[in-house]
Parts: sequence; structure tokens; C-alpha cells
Amino acid sequence: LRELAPRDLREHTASTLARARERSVALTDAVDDEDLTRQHSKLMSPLVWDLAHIGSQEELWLVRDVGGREPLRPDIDDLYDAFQHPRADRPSLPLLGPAEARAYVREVRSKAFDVLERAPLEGRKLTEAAFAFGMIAQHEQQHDETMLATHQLRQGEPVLHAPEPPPRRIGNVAPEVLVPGGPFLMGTSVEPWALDNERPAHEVHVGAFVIDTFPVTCGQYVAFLEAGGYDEPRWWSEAGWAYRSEHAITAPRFWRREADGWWRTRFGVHEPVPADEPVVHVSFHEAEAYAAWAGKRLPTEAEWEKAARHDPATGRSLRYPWGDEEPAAQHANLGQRHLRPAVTGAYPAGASPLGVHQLIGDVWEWTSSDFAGYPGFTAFPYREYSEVFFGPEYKVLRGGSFGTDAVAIRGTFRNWDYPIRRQIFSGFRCARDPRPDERA
Ligand code: AVJ
Ligand code: FE
Repeated sequence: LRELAPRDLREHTASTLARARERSVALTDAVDDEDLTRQHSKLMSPLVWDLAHIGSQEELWLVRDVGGREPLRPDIDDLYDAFQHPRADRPSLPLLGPAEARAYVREVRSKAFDVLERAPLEGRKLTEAAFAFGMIAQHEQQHDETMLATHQLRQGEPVLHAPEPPPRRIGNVAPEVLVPGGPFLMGTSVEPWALDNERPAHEVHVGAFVIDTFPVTCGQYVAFLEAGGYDEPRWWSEAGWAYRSEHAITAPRFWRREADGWWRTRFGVHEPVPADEPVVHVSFHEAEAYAAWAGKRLPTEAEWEKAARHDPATGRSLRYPWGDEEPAAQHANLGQRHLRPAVTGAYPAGASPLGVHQLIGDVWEWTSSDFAGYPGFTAFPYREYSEVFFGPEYKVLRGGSFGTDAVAIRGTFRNWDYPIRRQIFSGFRCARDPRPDERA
């Protein structure tokens, strides 16, 4: 992206926006109007809210701010302002209906393309206008992932279909990797579409640690369940135990114990829990309890990013675990190409130089870190994107899931959520301090 000439940057931007729109349309055309306007869970908006919200943000940031055009629908700004109305209240608002919402997002998009044609993507304007388009493409894809999570919550027959992810493509590898201590450049100041919370690049000293080669699998998680892990307060933090008790949490979301073992529901399909697939739909509290039971802990955010980006041969921080090239199908399970995480070992081409696998794609990975600004953080384009969420009530997740598009994930990308949330595509891997005999 950095090297692209303005004309190629325009084409790249247009095709990135088009890819996001194809996905939004597929996710909203998959169900009938009744399903689109219903609230499938108090945690989620009706799908038709997400759709019009995508259009509304695009109108604000691209059509009005970058393009300087007249507002299309100033009357609906408030309805689709996420800060004005909590998700639980959105169904009772006078929202645009399905046909109106579809027409609205189409109209906004045609204006946005017109702005893109004329926007000067050069000089000082390059960063501002070009960034706004990248941010809008990421915003739409983030809501597409949210809509995919809403699909997972809806009842009824399957309406989404996709090919199975690839099988394991490697033999046995060590289950853990030792990462040597030393300085590491975390975050970025040069990635053109990196969001404010990923900036600026800054050196951190990360002591030696050991990290799991793969995300924790369902099979490993079942061992924790069968060992009575959910009934033993000693594995849980105080807040985690209170949460598990209050909500009677006994297994990952969407799992059920049946006579012949653990089953789950996945986009309307009822199936046995697959042992070799990363566990998904667990809260931070469950991840933390599993790690304690396993004699480990969750990685800090800096540890996760060092495992993903540090190249010990050069000391450089890579854009992605596999290098600087944009994500392709052989690197990672991204973009809703598949409707589930892939088994461990399915993406050897995506491993980091240190030999850590499947950091990008499959499942978002909980870290032990609170969401906070990096030293030198500056909010842009506005405080409400990240800054208002900084603090101990949100935990950072890294790496993206099978439902995250390539444009919305990087080695530096930071997601955040409440430690009790698990309707998102969240899993984890463990880390630990090295034993004395393991230190180099
Ligand atoms: C970064 C995923 C936490 O969906 O709440 C969407 C992204 N911000 N619209 C979210 C976002 C504004 C955000 N997360
Ligand atoms: Fe949004």
C-alpha cells in the first residue's frame, strides 16, 4: 500500500470497499426481513441496524468529512450513533427498514466512490483521505464480523455455507516455543491503515517467555472440563468465579454435554465438538482459569506481538508472522472463507520466524493485558474510536478469527472486549515463564 501509485491506491481502495460490501450484502441477504429486524440476542443489534450503521459511518467520514458533500440523511445520524443507544435498546428505535437500509447504503457507497475518484490521494492529503477510506473498509468488515456473530446466535436452519478449512499439513512439532528476552519494536508508525491505538511504534523490553505453538484446542479444553475445572474456585480469579457462578457457566458458549460426549451448535449445525480445532466462544475468565489449571498463564499483549512479529535473524518486527506480504489463503484462516477455525497445524505457511503457528486467523486470542494507549498515543480521527475504552474494564484480544477480513487484521492490530464476553470468536493460547534450565 505504501508503495502504490495514486491510481493503483484508488483501485486497491475501491476493490477493498467492494469486497466488504459483497460480504455485508451476503450476510443480510441470507435471512428474511423478519430475521433482519429481530434482535437475536440482547448482546447484539438487529442485523438491519448494523447495515444502516455501516452506511451512516461511511456518510459521516467519507461523504461529508473527506468529500465535503451535503448530508444525505442528517435525520438518522443519531439513530446509528453507537454511543447514543446501547445494543439492547436498538430494536425499539424507528430504524430504517430492510429495503430503506439497503437503498441508503447503496446511495452512500455511490457517493463515496465519487469522492474516491476525485480525492487527491497525494501529498499531505494522501495520509488523511487514504486513511479515511481504509478506516471505513475496516469498519464495515468489523461490523460484518459482528453480524457473523449475530448469525451464530440466531435460531433455525443453517443459512450460511462455506467449504471446510484445510486439514493439518505438518507432522509433530514441539507444543511450546521459547522466546528469548530482549528489546522488541511494538506497534507501528508506518502502516498506512493502522488505527490510532496501534501507534506509535515503541521499543519494549520483553523478558524470555514460553508460548504455546498453537491455540488451545477443544480436546485440551475438554480435559479441563472433565477434570472439574469449572467447579474449582482455585483456578478462577475472584471476578471470574463470581461471573461463572452468577451465570451458571459450565462450558464454552454453544456447547452441550450429551450422553456420548460434548456437542456444539455452529451456524445452525449440531455437531460433536472437534478435538483438534482451537476452542472458540470462551470468555477471558474461562481462558484464564484454563491457563491456571494447565500451570500456565495468558500471554501479555507484548509477548503475543513479539511471538508474532519478532524476527530473531534481523531483530526486525514483521507486519505479519509470515513476513510483510498481505495475507493470502495459505497463510491464515481469515475472511469467513470457512465457517469455523481450522485444526492446529493447518497453516504452516503462516508460522512466525520463532515457529509459533496460527497467530493470525482462526480465533481471537485473549491476552492478560488491559486496553491502554501506547506511550505517545494520539487519538484520531476522534476519541470515540479507541481512547474512551482505555482502562482496566477491557481486555485486549489479538490475531483475528476466521470471521475477520484481511483488511481488519495485522500483527499490530488490537481488539478489546469485556472479560465476560464470549459471543465473539474468542479463544486463547497459553504462555509461561521459562524454567531455569530452559533459559539460553
Ligand atoms: C474494535 C471490535 C471492539 O465492534 O465494538 C465498530 C470496532 N468501532 N464500530 C466494535 C468498532 C466502531 C469495535 N471493536
Ligand atoms: Fe461501528
